[in-house]
Amino acid sequence: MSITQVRAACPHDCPDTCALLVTVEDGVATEVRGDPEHPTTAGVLCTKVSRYVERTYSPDRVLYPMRRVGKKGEGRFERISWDQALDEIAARLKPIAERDPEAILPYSYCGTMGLVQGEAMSMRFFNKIGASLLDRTICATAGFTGYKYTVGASIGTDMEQFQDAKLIIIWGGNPIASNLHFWMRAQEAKRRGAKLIAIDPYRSLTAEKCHQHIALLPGTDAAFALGLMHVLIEENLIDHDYIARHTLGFEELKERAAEWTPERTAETCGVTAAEVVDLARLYGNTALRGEPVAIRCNYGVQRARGGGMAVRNMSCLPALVGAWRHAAGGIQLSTSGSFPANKAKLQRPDLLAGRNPRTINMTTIGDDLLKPASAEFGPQVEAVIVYNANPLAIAPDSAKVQQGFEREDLFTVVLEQFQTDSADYADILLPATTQLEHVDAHLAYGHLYMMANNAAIAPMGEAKPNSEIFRLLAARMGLTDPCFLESDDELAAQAFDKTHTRAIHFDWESLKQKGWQKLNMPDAPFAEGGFPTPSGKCEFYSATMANDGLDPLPTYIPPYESVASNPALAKKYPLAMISPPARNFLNSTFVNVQSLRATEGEPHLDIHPNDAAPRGLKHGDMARIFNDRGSFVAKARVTEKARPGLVVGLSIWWKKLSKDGKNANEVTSQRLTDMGRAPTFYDTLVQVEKAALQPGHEETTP
Ligand SMILES: Nc1nc2c(c(=O)[nH]1)N[C@H]1C(S)=C(S)[C@@H](COP(=O)(O)OP(=O)(O)OC[C@H]3O[C@@H](n4cnc5c(=O)[nH]c(N)nc54)[C@H](O)[C@@H]3O)O[C@H]1N2
Ligand SMILES: Nc1nc2c(c(=O)[nH]1)N[C@H]1C(S)=C(S)[C@@H](COP(=O)(O)OP(=O)(O)OC[C@H]3O[C@@H](n4cnc5c(=O)[nH]c(N)nc54)[C@H](O)[C@@H]3O)O[C@H]1N2
Ligand code: SF4
Ligand SMILES: [Mo]
Repeated sequence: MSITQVRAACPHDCPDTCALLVTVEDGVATEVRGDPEHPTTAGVLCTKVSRYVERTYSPDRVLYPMRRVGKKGEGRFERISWDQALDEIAARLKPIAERDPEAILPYSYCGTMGLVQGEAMSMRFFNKIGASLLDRTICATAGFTGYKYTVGASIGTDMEQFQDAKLIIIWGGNPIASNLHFWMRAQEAKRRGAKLIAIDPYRSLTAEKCHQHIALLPGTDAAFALGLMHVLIEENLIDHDYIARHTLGFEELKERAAEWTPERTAETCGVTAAEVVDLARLYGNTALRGEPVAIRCNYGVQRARGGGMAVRNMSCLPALVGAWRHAAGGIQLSTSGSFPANKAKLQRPDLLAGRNPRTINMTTIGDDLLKPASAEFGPQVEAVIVYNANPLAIAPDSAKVQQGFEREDLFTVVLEQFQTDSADYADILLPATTQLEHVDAHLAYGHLYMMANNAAIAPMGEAKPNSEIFRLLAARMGLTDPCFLESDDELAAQAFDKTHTRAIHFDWESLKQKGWQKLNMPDAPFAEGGFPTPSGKCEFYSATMANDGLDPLPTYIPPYESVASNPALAKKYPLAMISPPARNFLNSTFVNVQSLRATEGEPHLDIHPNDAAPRGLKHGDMARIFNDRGSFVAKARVTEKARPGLVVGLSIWWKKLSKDGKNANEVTSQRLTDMGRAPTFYDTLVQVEKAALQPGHEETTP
């Protein structure tokens, strides 16, 4: 018997990008575990990826190309050969590409974060034919944009430093579920005497384990940050030297922050003035004592209308108190901007050859698939190629998304490992390999290691890597550019710019052998300023924002849908709903893994006793959650974890694995954030009632 250990990387959309060791016995993967030598993974995987072998060998894998035989959405397919599948796709796409390539649309996100199986061969293909471009906004572009205006790039505190912080503010994140290895560092900091504070409308698993939990109203973080600035400046808890040398616009900021008294902040955020004042004092005084204070800013803060501004305001705080002086101080939103990824080499925008196709925002796919041709919009979308994404489950305003994909005249190809909600709408469904079956190179957005993924096993059934599927499609479409002949290894070797000082010590061969390699980065990236902004400073005042039509100073932009900002709507729909990630799923990935779904149980809705009682809703009752956009059902959990006025439906369930064939995105809207054109998943008012269908009456399921 031959037993080998293969070095791999977790491909999922998670900041931790763990280093994996895959045990392979006679060509069969038997175990996936965390690499104990990789400093951030430290031998630990989350419960989801510990089940990667179960997922890979699942009897539910899509293993052969399939053609739809039932109605769209029904999920009935017949097996066909690769030749038939490729011929059929080429026969449908070619005439469109010749007539109007913008009528073809890719739809993809981070099902895999791999640089090779993500947007490499795929983008070469779409660029060469001149397809519509996709604005990949579904997750992070609001915060990314706000952070960029202020700090300059997605560069922040190294997660390996957090254990030395004396105060850690976990702001809009639930790392026990979604950033486990950061949480391990935060725990270590706690053991060394640090104080942990969670800012989150919901008492998440993480908030429960922090020293203090500040439960503000969703979408009000920008105001909370302004309140903190007010107290810091008013009480002179700021680092004048750092401000003078490394920031821009302090005097203007001072004026603006003066408007945000603790009382006004408290009223806007639904917290007490003492919560604002005490946190500002703790943050400022700890920093003034010369001790590191760090903020872990996660994505929960940026899924409301003012999400970009929220991140902008938060990222002013470290510069005000000089927190960047310490390696363990500062703020981390994402580390992805540290990596010299060579996206142009992989994606080859030059293949557009002067064409400038229109861009479609993935967040508004619900509306865009339903739009007829027009002068502003361009041609109607006639074909969609979905890969690394599950739009039917994850995109907002789901009823519209479904209507779009139901269009009889739309040609849909889905590349998938499993028959997801989206796969059910495919005309042609193509089997994709999993991370154990293909090669890839990865950056991370929560740490600073370049990562390699070696293939551990041969592809299952007739599955192929995305890269290979696009190579074959290119050939079938008659695209002969030599770039379509490059192998995955050749692509991976180009993934990082080896001439960049941060990656100069790296080559793909050694990365493959070792599995990971840290970037050359200073421990404290902005200790001496050097912000990658236009001024080289942390920009409290941003001329770029003014140019972009935004307030150049930190401000508060209220949610579209909240009791305070939209009282008329709140009369009908008085409860704010958020739908953050469930611990045992990764977005909608893993929902079909039996053991993980069993742990989550079924879709739940957490609701405060004060909100449940007047609705006659008891713990365990089925609740119907609705607004003008749609409805879904979930089992009520009556709990004080949800603050009054807030309901929480942990997500993202596969619709077809839920009782009513629906999920939380039935009620979310397609409206976009203040900046970054991003979704507003957590900016949603709903009403809740006891559902007609109650547990034990499954026969009433539609
Ligand atoms: N287990 C697991 N891990 C994941 C994922 C998953 O689905 N499951 N998804 C991955 C992906 S793609 C991403 S983007 C990240 C997301 O993970 P995080 O960055 O942690 O962000 P969210 O999970 O969206 O929200 C985290 C917390 O923000 C809170 N929150 C909601 N609205 C607000 C608000 O307005 N203000 C504040 N302060 N808090 C708010 C929520 O209650 C939640 O507890 O996690 C990644 N990791
Ligand atoms: N209500 C609500 N909606 C949300 C969110 C929320 O918090 N609440 N979060 C949003 C966020 S942050 C994000 S990032 C998006 C995520 O949205 P998506 O990126 O669509 O994420 P997943 O639902 O995990 O779907 C990824 C799919 O890619 C497939 N896949 C994985 N690897 C490969 C591969 O190598 N090849 C191919 N062809 N397929 C592969 C997986 O099987 C899976 O079905 O969802 C967003 N939607
Ligand atoms: S999902 Fe995140 S925590 Fe889990 S193995 Fe992957 S990178 Fe690590
Ligand atoms: Mo995300």
